[in-house]
Amino acid sequence: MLSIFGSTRSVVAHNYALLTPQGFVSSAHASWSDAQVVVAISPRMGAQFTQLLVTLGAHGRGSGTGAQQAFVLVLEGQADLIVGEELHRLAAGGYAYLPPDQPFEISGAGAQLLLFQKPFVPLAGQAVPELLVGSDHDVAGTPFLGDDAALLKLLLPDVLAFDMAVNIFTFQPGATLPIVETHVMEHGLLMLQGQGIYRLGADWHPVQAGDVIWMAPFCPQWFVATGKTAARYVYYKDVNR
Ligand code: UGY
Ligand code: MN
Repeated sequence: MLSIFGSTRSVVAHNYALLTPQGFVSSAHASWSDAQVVVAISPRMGAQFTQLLVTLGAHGRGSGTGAQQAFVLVLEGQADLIVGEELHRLAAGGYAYLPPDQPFEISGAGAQLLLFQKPFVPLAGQAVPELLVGSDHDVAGTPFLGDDAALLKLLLPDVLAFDMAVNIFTFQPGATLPIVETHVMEHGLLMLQGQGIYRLGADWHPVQAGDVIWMAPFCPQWFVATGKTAARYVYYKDVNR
């Protein structure tokens, strides 16, 4: 929708950013062809990772992200991921963890993808994680800190070898994060469904499906789901280093 008065919910602050789809601008990207690529979060903002939203055209494809490891989640449509000789067909909710230096190709007319990319930080005594393919639908949610109105799914194994986590949180209407979290890890987040209020730093923001949030390390954060349907978001977190 046209913004005739120049208003927006988007905010870019020193320790967080809220980015709303109305303000997304796609950019040309060397790794993607026939695709709309929105670099929603990047080191240029102060983050230590990159979050991309990609919509593939009829002949759209993307290829390996070089030395960075990547996590890709299919938001809509269907995508074909080729790694070596293997073809992995990912439906909506399907995801893959792509290790650093792992060449890959991904295609799928009309598919919408979310990617997190980050330089891998090795850890002595731990092997570099291998390719992992899964589906959100096969991961059980567990009550967050005992609250069964706030279910958390861990899409990647919770082991030291990984230096990133990607989780999906589902909040029933009225459910909240139990505390105002302030932690060393940073987050990149995409609202998948529903709506709520996100506290970021000292500010409270209405948020809804499609919004992207970056939370810098130590950014105070809290969420309450509002409205009559559950709110769901997927988020990245640096861990274990
Ligand atoms: O994993 C987390 O830090 C999560 N509880 N944070 C968040 O949802 N903002
Ligand atoms: Mn957090």
